[in-house]
Amino acid sequence: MEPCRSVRDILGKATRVLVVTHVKPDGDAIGSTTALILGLRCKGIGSRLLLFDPPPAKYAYVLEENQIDWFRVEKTWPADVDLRSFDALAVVDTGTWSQLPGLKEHLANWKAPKLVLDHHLTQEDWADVKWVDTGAAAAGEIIADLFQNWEVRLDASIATVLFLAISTDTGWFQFSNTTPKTLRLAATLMEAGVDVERIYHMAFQNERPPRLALMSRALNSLELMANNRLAVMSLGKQDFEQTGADGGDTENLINLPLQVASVEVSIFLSEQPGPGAPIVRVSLRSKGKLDVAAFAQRFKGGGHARAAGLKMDGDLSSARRAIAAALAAELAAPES
Ligand SMILES: [Mn+2]
Repeated sequence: MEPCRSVRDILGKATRVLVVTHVKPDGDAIGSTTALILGLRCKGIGSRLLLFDPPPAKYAYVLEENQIDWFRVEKTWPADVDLRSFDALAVVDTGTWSQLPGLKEHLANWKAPKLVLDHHLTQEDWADVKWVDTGAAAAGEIIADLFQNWEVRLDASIATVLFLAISTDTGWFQFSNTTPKTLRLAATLMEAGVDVERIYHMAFQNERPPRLALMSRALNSLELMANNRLAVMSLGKQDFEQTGADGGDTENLINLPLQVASVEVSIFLSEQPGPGAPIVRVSLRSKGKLDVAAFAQRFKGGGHARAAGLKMDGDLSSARRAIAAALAAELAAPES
């Protein structure tokens, strides 16, 4: 059966759905899960959102405005998550366990159907139904397809959160994942009453001063390698501590070097603030031919051909050296 129908059938029979999205939720994660929850509400189906990190303020307002309560899972699984009260799981905007820490263990003996609605290339085979459309610009586009096939009316609230999802995942319709379908959907959503200027303001003109301080430090760390084809930036724990910035303030910094004509790949490393053994998060962006998802997979990461990520143990400078050298070698390799 086609995945859309299977998803519709399973959700239609459910009474309470657990809705989950990836760590460090972005605009698509918040927008598409909120849209799904509102759509389920229209159908008289209950749900609860579960997040692994608090949503950034620039997106969290849609949760408040739509009275969406969420379970917070960080170091420990909250005691009030009783899986028996749910009869379906909907994972949105990811299909990999590494993006859903602890969930696999908690679902070990859970019999209810598990759905994945996602647009990422990297997938694992654990869901009962996978609706993966790598041609979709955002998970929000898949939710919009679901609603069209399920006769869920796009009211202004649903349209707003779907617009948040597709506009942020396309870098305000600039990235290569933007398709005619994306723009047609955006037009439909505008007609349904989206306040576009407000979403732009909340997402892009609403930062705190530490964001600029962090940006300045990131640019200070910039190094161009491989005949200026590769850009590398990194931020250490002290950069976060001294500027008062947090992990969310790094968003999109990785795209800054891509404005240089010769730069094909941008690498951004950040040492995660907080206690515990050091973990370095590595983000990769490509505007050339290099498939960064394939590269990330060699380090147990994943993503899209043009945007991927991975994690490394150990200290920042050795992680930076290792990843930059491996990518420079990849760029130097003759094209196959
Ligand atoms: Mn997405």
